[in-house]
Amino acid sequence: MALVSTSVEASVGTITLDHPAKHNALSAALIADLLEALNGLVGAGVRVIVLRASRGAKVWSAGHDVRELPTNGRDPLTYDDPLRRVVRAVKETPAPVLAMIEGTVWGGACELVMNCDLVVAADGATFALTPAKLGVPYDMAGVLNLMRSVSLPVIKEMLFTAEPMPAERALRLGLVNQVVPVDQLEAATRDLAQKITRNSPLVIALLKEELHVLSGASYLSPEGFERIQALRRRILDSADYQEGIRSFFERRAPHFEGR
Ligand code: LCV
Repeated sequence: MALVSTSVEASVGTITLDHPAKHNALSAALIADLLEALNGLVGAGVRVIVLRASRGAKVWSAGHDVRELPTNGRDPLTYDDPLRRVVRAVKETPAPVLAMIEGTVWGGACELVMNCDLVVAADGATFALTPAKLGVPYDMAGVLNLMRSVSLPVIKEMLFTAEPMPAERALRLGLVNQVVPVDQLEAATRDLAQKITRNSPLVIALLKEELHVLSGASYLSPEGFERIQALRRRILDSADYQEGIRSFFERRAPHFEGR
């Protein structure tokens, strides 16, 4: 059964996350369906892609599937992992990807939304970055993706507190483009999409790629890369990492001891 559905109307393709039983958790299976849907819409020549959850969803996406977080010391966020692949695909898709948000967005799903090209949110939506709550040593590609979305103090607050940020505050901080009442969400997203489809798709694809390449023009020394990977490795081997995941399944607050 496909975990996403797609539709096309007037040069706008829509991908709907459709696994409510698991709150659209970004499992490998859901991401595989999402990547297939993205490729299909690009092949169909759509000029804008809307990424949404089903109407009325309380949770847009619960983020990385915690059941797929390895507890054997393997790194869950390497280059070829599903979350890394889908965030790259959204950034590299020539057509602008509009995230239409209703409900709560968690963890890796927040990174996915923050790397869409535009975000239209319903006024009850929230955005939470959760690595510190789960004990997960987020990877550099992910942190860089987050850094580009808002200012450092804001991303530090979101990462260090893991608290859900309300849509209105996200709007003031530049994390989302529009916040509207939930009953106007589809119309506002459609209106924004149509304004884009009226302009040159070739120039928009070029502008999207120029902004992607230029925003990524930052230097990291090999020694700096290795040092951070060593820090992440220690956390993957730590008791805290196991505790974060165990606390999720035991439905209790984690008790981190810093080891
Ligand atoms: C697998 C899930 C999930 C889930 N995975 O409903 O950014 S990082 O580094 O942290 C990265 C590793 C990441 O993205 O980690 C995941 C971050 N996500 C979160 O912290 C959100 C985890 N989920 C929740 O806190 C709750 O599920 C919310 C508040 C979203 C909804 O709560 P509610 O009481 O409405 P349940 O918790 O009962 O969830 C319903 C079903 O969805 C599963 C959950 O295990 C349950 O499955 P069962 O019915 O089989 O028990 N589920 C929810 N989130 N991320 N599975």
